[in-house]
Amino acid sequence: MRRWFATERHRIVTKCKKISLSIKGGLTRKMKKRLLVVGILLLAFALALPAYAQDFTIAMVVKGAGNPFFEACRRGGEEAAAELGFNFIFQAPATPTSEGQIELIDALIAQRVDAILVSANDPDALVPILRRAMDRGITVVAFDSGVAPAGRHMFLNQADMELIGRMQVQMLAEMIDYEGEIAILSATSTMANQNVWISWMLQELTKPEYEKMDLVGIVYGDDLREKSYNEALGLFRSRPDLRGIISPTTVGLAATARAIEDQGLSGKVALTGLGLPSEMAEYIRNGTSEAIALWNPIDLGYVSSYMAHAVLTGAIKGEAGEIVNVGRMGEREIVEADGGLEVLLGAPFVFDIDNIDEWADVY
Ligand code: RAM
Repeated sequence: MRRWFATERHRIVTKCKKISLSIKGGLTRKMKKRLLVVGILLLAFALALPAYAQDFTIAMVVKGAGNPFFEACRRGGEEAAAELGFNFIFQAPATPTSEGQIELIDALIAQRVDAILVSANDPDALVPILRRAMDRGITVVAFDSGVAPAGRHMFLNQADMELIGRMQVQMLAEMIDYEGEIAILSATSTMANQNVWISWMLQELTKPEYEKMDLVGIVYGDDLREKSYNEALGLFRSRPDLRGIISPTTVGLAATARAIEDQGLSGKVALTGLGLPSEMAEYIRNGTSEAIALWNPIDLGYVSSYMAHAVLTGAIKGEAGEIVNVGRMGEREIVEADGGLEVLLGAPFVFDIDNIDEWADVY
């Protein structure tokens, strides 16, 4: 019912816009007057609907609690909710596991939310529960860390995966003059986003310019601060000649920076990866990490909310080739990718000593 009202409202407002356009065109005075009256009536009817139309509930389910990256995504979702007038729910399992997410999604289905935005801890484990959600008419938009296409309608891709993977190797290589032992400190071994980026890092490392760089290990801090910190200490212990670490997770990167500093290894072990400027500012200022990369997580939450809302109102069907309006971010096209549909947020930014002050207070 609510969806019907929303679709109707959207249809009527579009009709009103068309009428106002034709009024501007070449019509007789009488016709113009008539059209104006019809337009005003339609608009009044449409405006009487928002109590129903704006009653959508969109829930965001993120990887784990206490991760500032997802707090920023939440701010983006709340911003979209304030602009579009839907109810916004934010949920995170206590630790980044798919079991925790399945429980939360199960409860959201029972609660009959209209849409679920999800950053998955495992691309396959969530498919059955998300299929159940979709079978009940819930719109599913994955963002940040994808779900297999069978378990979602669309995916909001933060930035070109290949570019993200390759650029992190390039950044570290410059820091260590293309020579020495390196390691990767990731999140969990099942997270789709980190795994895709790592596969591109491995591809990049096969190029001849990296032949003197030796990847000696990939360890997993599970997107938990203490576990990531301890994994970093483990690397220092087992690899005394280690020259650099890439951590493609904001949690892992900040924890590794702290470990490097605590062990007095700044300047000996170089560090780069994907990090929040707010968490990494002090380490960039003191040289523990020369440069890091990321996209804007506020925008990620904002755009994924707009995508789901556009499906709910009927503004889009959620098909390849459609253009979706994403508020202050403009418009994006829905494209086919990896056997499903996706929208691309944009390009990643690099943060270093020249711009960190500008961004440290933003996210
Ligand atoms: C962590 C999460 C998130 C990832 C960022 C870079 O916060 O793993 O999924 O996109 O890092």
